[in-house]
Amino acid sequence: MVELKNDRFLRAMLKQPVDTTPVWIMRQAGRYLPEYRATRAKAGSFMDLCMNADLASEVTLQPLERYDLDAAILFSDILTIPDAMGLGLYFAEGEGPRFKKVITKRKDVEALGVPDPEQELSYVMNAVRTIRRDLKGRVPLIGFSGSPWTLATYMVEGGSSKDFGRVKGMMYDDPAAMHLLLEKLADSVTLYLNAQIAAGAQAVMIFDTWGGLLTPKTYKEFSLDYMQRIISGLQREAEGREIPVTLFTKGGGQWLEAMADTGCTGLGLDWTINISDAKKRVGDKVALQGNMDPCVLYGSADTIRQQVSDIIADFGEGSGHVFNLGHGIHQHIDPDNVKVLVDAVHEFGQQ
Ligand code: 1CP
Repeated sequence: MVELKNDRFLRAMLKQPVDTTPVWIMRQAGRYLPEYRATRAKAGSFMDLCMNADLASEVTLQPLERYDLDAAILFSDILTIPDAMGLGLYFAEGEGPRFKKVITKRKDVEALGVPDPEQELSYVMNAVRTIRRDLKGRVPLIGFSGSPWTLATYMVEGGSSKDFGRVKGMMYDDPAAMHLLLEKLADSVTLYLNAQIAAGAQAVMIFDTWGGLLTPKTYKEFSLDYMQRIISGLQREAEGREIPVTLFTKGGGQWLEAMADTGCTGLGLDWTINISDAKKRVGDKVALQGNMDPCVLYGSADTIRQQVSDIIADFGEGSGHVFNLGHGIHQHIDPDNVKVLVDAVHEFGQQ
């Protein structure tokens, strides 16, 4: 097994001392990069790209060629699990993800199985192994999954949604069916993340993109409790190192204490709270990842540098900060601005 040349990200996640603040960017491999668009065109469709381990590895490494990033993230999608459950994921041009089959009633939920990650999702594990080989120990590889609640929103809505009326409707109209769906998803996610860790993922992140639409009570019951169950079932060591787990609920700023109690290693923050406030509330328990508004990248180099400097100063002394955006990078961002961001983090982050 190759030594890690840059372990700043893993060290900061564990609140160990670092020479400077590590940085990676949600959706760092993606449509804002012309080289990504070229590889995607070569692959055919987005799913063809995910299913071809060499091309998935190529796009995972593309942002590392341009920028001094401290972590790579597996190129895949959270919707691989519902696809493996038989829902038939496809991407209509310019429309985002869609499913051929949609979950509308309890019978649909009962018919769902829990996918075996080394069977139905073996293409993801092959991608993890190939990326680890191609990274040659440059930086750690982050694996990921969607949260059960976030996956359920896509499965019940049939794709992206504006008001989430169907999935929240099912939650209130037939809570037992919703719990059965979330249980099957929690089991699937646990197996899936453990398989990614066994294949070589050195950290994992749970994306709860739509947990923030719930009420405090339903957030706990329908999202957080299932994420906690997943975290309790994860393999937390591999290759002699701890596997950090990051929990990210977009819009979850008011629930940080409960999130930090799940046993995760770090919390992802969106831009709606100050990182210093988050640190006061939970910083003795967990590392913090974030939290620049992705739209700052539409600003000038001076604006980007100022915002980076402000966030790093706001976090203040000590380790336990991984710089990131508060959500994924937009597709119309100028790639040169990402270099300004990454270099500014390393400059201002020096302890
Ligand atoms: O046309 C294309 O090329 C597809 C665009 C795209 C990309 C680049 C999609 C479709 N998924 C991805 C990759 C992806 N998705 C990664 C790769 C690693 C990285 O570089 O970060 C990751 C981590 C995801 C995770 C993901 N997919 C989330 C959770 C994170 C988040 O942004 O909130 C969600 C909600 C999805 C669903 C999804 N897949 C794709 C799109 C456009 C969407 C969002 C749809 C929506 O807004 O509802």
